[in-house]
Amino acid sequence: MKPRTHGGGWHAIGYAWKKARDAGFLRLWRAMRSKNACKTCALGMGGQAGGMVNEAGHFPEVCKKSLQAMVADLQGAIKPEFWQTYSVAQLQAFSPRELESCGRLTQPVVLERGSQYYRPIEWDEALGRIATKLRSVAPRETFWYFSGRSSNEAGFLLQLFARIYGTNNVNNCSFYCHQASGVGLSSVTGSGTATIELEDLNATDCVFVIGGNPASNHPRLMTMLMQVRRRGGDVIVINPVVETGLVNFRVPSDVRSLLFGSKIASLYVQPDIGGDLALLSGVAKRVVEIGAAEEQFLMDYCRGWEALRAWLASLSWDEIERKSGVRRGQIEEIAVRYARAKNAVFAWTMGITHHAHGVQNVQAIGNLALLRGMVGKPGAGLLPIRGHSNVQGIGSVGVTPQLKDAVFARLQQHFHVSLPTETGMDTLACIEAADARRARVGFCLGGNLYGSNPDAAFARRALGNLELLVYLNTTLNTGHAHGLAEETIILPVLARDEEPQPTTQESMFNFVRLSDGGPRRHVGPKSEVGVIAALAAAVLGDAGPVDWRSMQATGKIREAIAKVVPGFEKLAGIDRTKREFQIGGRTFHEPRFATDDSRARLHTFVLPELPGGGAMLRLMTVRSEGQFNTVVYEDADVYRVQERRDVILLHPEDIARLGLRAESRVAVSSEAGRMPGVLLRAFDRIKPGNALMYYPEANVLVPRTVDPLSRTPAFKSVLVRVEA
Ligand SMILES: Nc1nc2c(c(=O)[nH]1)N[C@H]1C(S)=C(S)[C@@H](COP(=O)(O)OP(=O)(O)OC[C@H]3O[C@@H](n4cnc5c(=O)[nH]c(N)nc54)[C@H](O)[C@@H]3O)O[C@H]1N2
Ligand SMILES: Nc1nc2c(c(=O)[nH]1)N[C@H]1C(S)=C(S)[C@@H](COP(=O)(O)OP(=O)(O)OC[C@H]3O[C@@H](n4cnc5c(=O)[nH]c(N)nc54)[C@H](O)[C@@H]3O)O[C@H]1N2
Ligand SMILES: [Mo]
Repeated sequence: MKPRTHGGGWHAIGYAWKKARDAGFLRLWRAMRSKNACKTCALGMGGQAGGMVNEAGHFPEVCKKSLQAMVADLQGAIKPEFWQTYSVAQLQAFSPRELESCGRLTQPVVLERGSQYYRPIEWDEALGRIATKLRSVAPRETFWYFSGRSSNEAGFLLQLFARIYGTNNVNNCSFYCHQASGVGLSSVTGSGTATIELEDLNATDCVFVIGGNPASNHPRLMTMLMQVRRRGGDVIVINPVVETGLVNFRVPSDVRSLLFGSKIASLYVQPDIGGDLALLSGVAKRVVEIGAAEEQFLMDYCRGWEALRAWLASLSWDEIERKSGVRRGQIEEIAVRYARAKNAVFAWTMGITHHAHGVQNVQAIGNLALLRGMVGKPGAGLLPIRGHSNVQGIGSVGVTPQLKDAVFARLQQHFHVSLPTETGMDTLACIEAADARRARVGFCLGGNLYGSNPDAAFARRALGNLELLVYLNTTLNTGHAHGLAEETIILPVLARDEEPQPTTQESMFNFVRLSDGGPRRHVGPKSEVGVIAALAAAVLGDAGPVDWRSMQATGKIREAIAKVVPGFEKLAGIDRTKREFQIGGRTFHEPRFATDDSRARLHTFVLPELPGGGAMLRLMTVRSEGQFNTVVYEDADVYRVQERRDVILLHPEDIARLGLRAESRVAVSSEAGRMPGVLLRAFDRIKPGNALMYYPEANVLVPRTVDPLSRTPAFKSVLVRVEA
C-alpha cells in the first residue's frame, strides 16, 4: 500500500462514492437525509439530515463511518436457504467481514446443541421458548447485556423488565469501554460524564487528545481540532503511536483543508503503553514548579490540594521518566504550552481507559485540569470521547447493575413495585458466572458479547455453559458463530432509522437527540421495544404492575423516563415539541461541582511500574480504519498503511533486537493464549518496546486482568512474547 501523508480527505470522499454506488445513490441519499441520530460514534450527529448535522447545526459533516453503518443496514436480507446451506462449522470459518456482509437478519433462528444448522422459527415460537425458559430459572441465574446502539426507550424498557422479573444483572458495553471514565469523573466532579457542551469547544485554545485515534474513530472531531489550530491554539497529542490523521488531516467538508490539508498536532508525545499516569503526573509536577498552578482556585473549589502538592514534590524525575517512557524535556514542553493556555479541554479515549489503572488515569487528567482551574468555566473542561452512539444514554436511563439512589426510588414509586436490592453483576462477572454455571440464561440487546470479551477461548467456553443465549441483532457477527449456548436464539430487529416510532439518544455532550425512525426496509425484523414488551408480557403477564402492551408506545416509555431519571424531564413531550435538549446538572460552567460539598477532588497515586522489558513487549489491541468494533467492513487500515489484519506491528529496533525478520510469520503468545502465523510488520511509528494488533482477532491473547475500580479489562496492555 502507498503510504499516506494525510488522514481523511479524498480517500473518505472516494469511499463514500463507492459505497453510494453499492447501495444506490438515491436510497443512500434518502437514508442519510432522514432525521435520525448518527449510528456510529457518540459525537451526537443528527438534526435535519440524520448523521450529517452536529449539535450546533453545522451541515454537512461527511463521515465514512456513518456511511459504512448505513450501507450495512441497507443490505439485502439473508435468504431462508442460507440457514440450510451454511453449517455452524462453516460460519465459524467466516471472517468478521464475511459474516457482516451475509446481509440483514430477517427471521428468528434457533440453534440447538447437537445440530449443525440454525433453523428459522416463527416469532411466537421464539418468544414462547424464551419465556418458558425464563420462568423456569431463578432470576439471579440470568444476565442482560446491552450494546450502546439501542435507543433510550429500548434500554429503559429492558432494564425495567429485568428488574421486575427479579435481577440486577443488567449491564452494558461500557464495562469494556468508558466505565473508567464514569468512575474516574464521578470521583473528581461528582458527575460521570463530560463537563462541557459542544459549544465550549469553540472557545478553547488548547486541546489534549490522549489515547485516541479520532481520525479513524471520531472523524467529526477533526473539524474541531482543525479549528483550534486555525485560531492559533495548541493540539497536544499523547499516544504511543504516531497516528497519521493526528499529524495531518483533510477535513472533507472544508475546502481549504481538503485541498491543502490541515496540521492537527502542534505537539506529539509518545509515552510507553500504560505510561500516561506517570506522564500526566509529571506534567502536573512541572506546572507547579513553574508557578502556573491556580492556588486560589485549588483552595476555594477543590479538596486535596495540600496532599497533591506534597505528593508531586516527592516524585523524582527519574521515576517519572522511567514509568512514562517520556524524557523530562518533553514533559516540560507540555507544561509550558499548557501554562499559557486560556481555556484547555482534555479529551481521551481507550488508550486511557483500557488499563488496570484506567480510573487513576482519568483522575490524573482531572488533577491536571483542576491545577489550572480548567474545570468549571466556559470553554474548558473534561471530555471523554464516547464510543457507541447511545452508550451514554443507555447508562443514564438505568442500564447499570447499580441504579443511582434517586432513580431506584423513583422507579419503585412510579411503577408501584419493589425492585431487587441484590448486587448486580458487571459484564465480565456475568461471563465468569456463566463459566461457573451460576448463570444459565443470557440476553443480549445488540452488540457482540463474545467478540468484545477478553480471553476469547474462555468467553467461548463460558457462553457455551449457558442453557439459553438470546441475541437481538441486525446482522450476523462472530458471536453467532462462536458464542453458542445449549440453545441459541437470534431475533432480528430494526435499525434506528427503520423504527415505526420516534426514539431518542444521548450524545457524549449530554445532549438528547430525537430520531424520527423511518420506513422499514425488510419484512421480518421487529422493533426492539416491541420485542421487549411482548416478551415481558409473556413472562410476567398483564396483571402485574406494568401494562407491558401499552409500553410498546415509545411515547409512553419517554413519559416514564422523564419522571424517573433526573435531568430528563423535557423528554416527556419531545416528539411533540421536537425540542432536543441539554441534560441539566452535568455541565460545569462555574466551579460548583456535583459532590456533597460542591468541591472537586484531587487525587494522589502509587505510580505503577511499566510491565515488559527484555523479550516481553507491551501489546495494544486497537481498531483499524475499516471496522466498527467487532464488525469489519474492509480489511485495509489505510492510515497505518496495512492492507490486512493478521499482523503485529513492531518498531524496527525491536525486530532487530529480538532477532526476528520483518514480513515473516511469527507466533505471539501471552498468559491467555497463543496466535501462530501472524505476519510481522516493521512500523516505525510505534514507540519501541510496544506492539500493536487488531481487535477482535487478537482477543485470544488478552487476559482477564481488570481495573479493580471500574472492572474494565486492560485491552491495551497485554504482555506478549513474539517468536519466529
Ligand atoms: N470507525 C470506528 N469508529 C469507532 C469505533 C470503531 O470501531 N470504528 N468504535 C467506537 C467505540 S465503541 C469506541 S470506544 C471508540 C474507540 O476509539 P479509540 O479509543 O480511538 O479506539 P482504539 O482503536 O481502541 O484506539 C486507541 C488509541 O489509543 C492509543 N493507545 C493505546 N494504548 C495507549 C496508552 O497506553 N496510552 C495512550 N495515551 N494511548 C494509547 C492507540 O495508539 C490508539 O491510537 O470509537 C468509536 N468509534
Ligand atoms: N481487545 C479489545 N477488545 C475490545 C475493545 C478493544 O479495544 N480491544 N474495545 C471494547 C469496546 S470499547 C467496546 S464498546 C466493545 C464492543 O462491544 P459491542 O457493542 O458488544 O460490539 P459491537 O461489535 O459494537 O456490536 C456489533 C453488533 O451490533 C448489532 N447492531 C448494530 N446495530 C444495531 C441495532 O440498532 N440494534 C441491535 N439490537 N443490534 C445492532 C449488529 O448485529 C452487530 O453485529 O468491545 C470491547 N472489546
Ligand atoms: Mo467502546
